Amino acid sequence: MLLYDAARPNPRAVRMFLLEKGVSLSSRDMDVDGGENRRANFVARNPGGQVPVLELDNGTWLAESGAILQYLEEQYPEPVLIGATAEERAIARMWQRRIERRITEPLYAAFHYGPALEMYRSRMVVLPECADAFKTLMYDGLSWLDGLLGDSETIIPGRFSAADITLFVALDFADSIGWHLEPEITQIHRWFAATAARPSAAASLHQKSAQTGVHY
Ligand SMILES: N[C@@H](CCC(=O)N[C@@H](CS)C(=O)NCC(=O)O)C(=O)O
Repeated sequence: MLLYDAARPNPRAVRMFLLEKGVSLSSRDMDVDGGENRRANFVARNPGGQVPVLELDNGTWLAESGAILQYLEEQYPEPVLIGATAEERAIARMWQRRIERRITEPLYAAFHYGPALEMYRSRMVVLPECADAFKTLMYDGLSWLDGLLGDSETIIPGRFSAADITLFVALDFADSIGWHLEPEITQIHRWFAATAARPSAAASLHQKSAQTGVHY
């Protein structure tokens, strides 16, 4: 297998997941700033034109980090990060989808239409007039989750999962570009500190982070 990686948060989710599994894969670093992932040869195999991509040994390309994590979970079942039973897997996917829909997708849209607008305007339809609205949605999603977390250190009570990784890499990235967690969402702050303390959090940072200060 070969991971098409980059200094970006979604690829970091795959790196953090692999570190939690104790698995090391070959990887190829993509020049996303230079648009390597938008060239015809890449888009022909991944029509989304984005990273991460996992190339399987039979040549199949898998995109979408949620799908990549599910595939890796089945290849490397231990430790469980999605689920060992149908019910556990369904619960993990439910939370994964909630986190994406309410928090991380609005966050990335706000980033693409806001601070990263100049890079993205030649790559996708951009809606700069909606950047603030997506940021508002992200903060609303965080308040909603804060009210549900209780004193749990994991999104699914009692077990660390892919949903924690998906949320953590997005919020760590956001914080590093100045989009800080609001002080009143104290449960999220506690959850964030617990997740940041896992060895996989620091170990999954791309080497470029040291130069740029951006956490991806
Ligand atoms: N839904 C995709 C999103 C992937 C994504 O947003 N990738 C970003 C980096 S985090 C990217 O490739 N950006 C560069 C581009 O779109 O050209 C996933 O979950 O993997």
